[in-house]
Amino acid sequence: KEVAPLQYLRPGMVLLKKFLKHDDQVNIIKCCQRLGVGSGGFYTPGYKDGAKLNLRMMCLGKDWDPNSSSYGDTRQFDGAHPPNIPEEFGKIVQDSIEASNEFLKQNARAAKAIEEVPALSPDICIVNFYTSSGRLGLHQDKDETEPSIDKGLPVVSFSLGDTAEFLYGDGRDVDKASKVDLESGDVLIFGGKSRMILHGVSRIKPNTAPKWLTDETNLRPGRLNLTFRQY
Ligand code: AKG
Repeated sequence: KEVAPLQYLRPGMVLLKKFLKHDDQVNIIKCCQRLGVGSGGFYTPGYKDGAKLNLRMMCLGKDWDPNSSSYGDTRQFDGAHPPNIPEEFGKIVQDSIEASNEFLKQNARAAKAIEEVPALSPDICIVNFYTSSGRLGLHQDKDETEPSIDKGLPVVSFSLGDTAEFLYGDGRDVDKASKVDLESGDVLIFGGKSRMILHGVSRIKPNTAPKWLTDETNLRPGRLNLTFRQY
C-alpha cells in the first residue's frame, strides 16, 4: 500500500499530503455539486450587519449559523434541513485519523511525546467554496459542544481544486501566523493541543487545481473545502 507523505505541523496538527485519491477527489466534488443545488445547498452566508463572507457555504449533518455562531437542525433563513453527511466521507475521515496516529506513533521520539489524535464520529461537515478572490479571516472553531472541544476532538479538513494559502497560529496577528499550502487532495487534522488554534485562508492560488480534476468534474475555478467536526 502506498504511504502518503505526512507532515507534523505542531502538537495535535498533522497534514496528510495528497491523501485523497484520484477517485475520492472526483467523487467528493461530484457529490457536493449534487447536494449543493438541492435543498439545504450552497448559499452566500452573511452577518447581521450586511457583511458577506467571502465564500459559498453548505452544511451537512447540522446547520452552522455564522450570525448566531451556533448549530441547529434547520437553516434560519429558509428552514431547509442540511443534507446528511455521505457515508463514504465519514470513512475517509476515519482513515485519515488512523493514518495520522500511525505516523505519530512512528515519530513519537521526534515529537518528544506520544500523542494521538482522538477518534472522531463526525456529525457536522461545513463545505466552503472559494472563488479565486475568496478568503476567510483568522478564527477559532469554537461552536461545538464543550465536551467535544475539551476532549480535543479534531477538525478534519479536505482540500480540493485550487491551492489555498492557509494561516494558523496562536495569535490574531496575520503577519505572525504560520503558513502552509493546502493542495488538492490534502487532508489537514487539528485536534488535541491544537484544537483551538486560530486559522484562516489568506488567498487562493489561481489555476493550481489539477487539470484532470477540473476535466473530470467540471469544477469551476476555485477551491472546495470540507471540514468535519463532532458536535
Ligand atoms: C472553517 O470552515 O472553519 C475553516 O476554517 C475552513 C478552512 C479552509 O478552508 O481550509
